[in-house]
Amino acid sequence: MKCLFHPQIIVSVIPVVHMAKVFVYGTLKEGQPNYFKMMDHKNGQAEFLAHARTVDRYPLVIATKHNIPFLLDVPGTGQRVHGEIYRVDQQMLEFLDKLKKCPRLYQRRLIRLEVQDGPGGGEHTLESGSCVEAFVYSTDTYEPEWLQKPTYENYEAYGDHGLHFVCREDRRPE
Ligand code: PCA
Repeated sequence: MKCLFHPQIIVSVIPVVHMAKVFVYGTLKEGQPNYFKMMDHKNGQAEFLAHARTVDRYPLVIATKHNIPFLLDVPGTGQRVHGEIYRVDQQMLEFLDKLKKCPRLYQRRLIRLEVQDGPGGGEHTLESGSCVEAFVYSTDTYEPEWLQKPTYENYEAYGDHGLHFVCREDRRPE
């Protein structure tokens, strides 16, 4: 029998899609005000992989007049921060960079995470208890006073702290 599909031709027609892992700890988590933007296919693809917490402690603070959550790039202080790991495509990564005003407001860095639980069964399942690296939007361009602010281990936009997040759409012009 003749082989119609030459292996080299098959390889050359499959587009290479770069996927990346992103750890979200703030308004992008499920149930938080920016989650829908990450779930909107117009912006790219995002697949939930697992809940996780940072291996190191970090200060997660709420700052600015819009009560924006920031993970300060100061490992070793604050708390082990809880969040969610998503597998995203290049288009979504570029969208998130723009949304997070990276690199001016946040910078995208790799962070070490301890996997807690995931839906399991999927092709990209992460094992509970394992340690993985993912991108995170943290910042090293913060005001010195932010280091004195209360820190949180599990961000809630409308939580008991009373520092309710102001969505971009509701912000008044300066
Ligand atoms: N959104 C990003 C960084 C902080 C924020 O509000 C996140 O959820 O991880």
